[in-house]
Amino acid sequence: MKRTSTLLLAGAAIVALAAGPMAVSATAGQVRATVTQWASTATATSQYGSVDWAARQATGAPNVSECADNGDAWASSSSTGYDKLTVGFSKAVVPSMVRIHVSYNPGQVTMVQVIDAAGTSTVIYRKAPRKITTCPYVMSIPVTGVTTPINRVRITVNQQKLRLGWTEIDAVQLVGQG
Ligand SMILES: [Ca+2]
Repeated sequence: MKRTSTLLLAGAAIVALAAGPMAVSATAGQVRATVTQWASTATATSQYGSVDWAARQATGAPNVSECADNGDAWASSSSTGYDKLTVGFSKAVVPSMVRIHVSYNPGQVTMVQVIDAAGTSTVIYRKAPRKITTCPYVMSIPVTGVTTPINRVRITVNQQKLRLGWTEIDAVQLVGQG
């Protein structure tokens, strides 16, 4: 039931691009607003500090404007660690985009998952570690096919393979219908 209605919504959105945004709500028969939010909670498998570089430094709007080892972003305890950062959002949404603001050594984010209230996770990004010279770097990950509202995003960093140093996460944004 839920799957069918959301698929219809997705189809309507494509058709409505030409007709204008008002058509989306009318065709779907259900008004859903696009919600854009920054993470409000965070936990991690490790953190470099309890204040600076702590998991919670990945909550809120970005506050690191440079490419640097900066305590306003989350970093794992070891620069060669394999770690996971899990951020939570105050409103569960059917996701359409996840944006990860990486403030140091981008490219070692190897997996991103979205997680619903029941704990079911879906992989939305998976890639081998690589070097990205753009820094800071915003990873924009479009999400399609996830029809259940989600309120958590889990980010895996693999700093073991290339050993570029800490990959630091400044902020995480979730966009979706809620
Ligand atoms: Ca931050």
